[in-house]
Amino acid sequence: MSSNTFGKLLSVTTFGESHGPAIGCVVDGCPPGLALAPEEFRDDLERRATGRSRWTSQRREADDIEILSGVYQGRTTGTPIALLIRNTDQRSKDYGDLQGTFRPGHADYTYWQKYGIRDPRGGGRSSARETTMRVAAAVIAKKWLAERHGVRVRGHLAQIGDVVPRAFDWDAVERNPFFWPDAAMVEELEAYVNALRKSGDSVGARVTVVADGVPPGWGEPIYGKLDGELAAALMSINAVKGVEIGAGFAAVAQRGSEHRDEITPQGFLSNHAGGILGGISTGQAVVASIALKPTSSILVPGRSVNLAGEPVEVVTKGRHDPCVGIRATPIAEAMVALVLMDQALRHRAQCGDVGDVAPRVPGQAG
Ligand code: EPS
Repeated sequence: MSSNTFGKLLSVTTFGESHGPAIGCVVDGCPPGLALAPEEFRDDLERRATGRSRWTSQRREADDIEILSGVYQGRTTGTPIALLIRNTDQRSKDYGDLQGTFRPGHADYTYWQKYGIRDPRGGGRSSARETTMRVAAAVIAKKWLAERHGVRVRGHLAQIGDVVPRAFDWDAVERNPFFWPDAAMVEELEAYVNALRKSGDSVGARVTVVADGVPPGWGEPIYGKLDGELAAALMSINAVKGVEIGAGFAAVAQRGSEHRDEITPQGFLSNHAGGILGGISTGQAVVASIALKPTSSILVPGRSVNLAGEPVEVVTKGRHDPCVGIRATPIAEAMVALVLMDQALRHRAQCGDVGDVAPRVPGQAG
């Protein structure tokens, strides 16, 4: 299976299956000298992990990271950084019934059609378990971006089913397991997800990521546009069916006089562009949103076929997320951070001598 690597100057390769012995990644191209310790991975891995709240899958993985290479005396050496996490809580018997059929709405069907063989245990390589290593790799990117450029990448859940926040406060986001920006609605969300879980069904979600502090100039037209690479990276996350940059699809109904972000000496007056023009960062906050489909592994019976092509009814048991979007925020942040660091290194390589070009107007915060 190819295409397990992305990024040009900062490249990330992930490997492993949900019920295999381990998952891992190799991060290549990180500049030398960045302080890096295993403890620094803990927070983001916990934010993404299953089994940390009642509202996600109850699989319980320690997600202890081992740094196998690329770090000497607590600093990156410029050589490939290999990271490994051992799987410890696989329950493969839950997948016995799925050996011979395909969950409707799941990659079971397409993996089978493509490869003629698949590892059905926990979804194998198509499992959201793989996203653990994206989050791990992005711990490095987030740290480098913050130290070197003052960039902060953070995200929040922006919609679950038809429920949207009524207020917005970044401080609320990290204080609830939904990454929800409206603290007053958390009980409502709990009841919503509880009812959903009891019904055996699932629901979709929207996650928004904002990167503040990105300087103007990152992104390579024509085929390496910052928004193009963000879209590809975000779309590669399990269950993502849509990506928007800035106003996204709302731009369809806007007039040019409304959509354009007027520029004054004091700064941009709006940020419909999501911080990117012509594939290059403007210096405004980079804003991207993703639409995640409802989890396909549900208890509601659905029609499918078996390997002989005969009709069967599928009910997926096991420890599944009623809404994968609930813990997708750190994953989306990770992909944005990895793309930004790659683009920052590429900008430095080609345009490092250009320096600051006047006028540089202040960006509009996200
Ligand atoms: C997943 C199914 C569940 C989740 C898993 C993603 O796995 P299992 O069936 O083995 O319990 O727990 O998520 C993780 C283990 C993780 O770390 O994200 C799926 O089908 O994608």
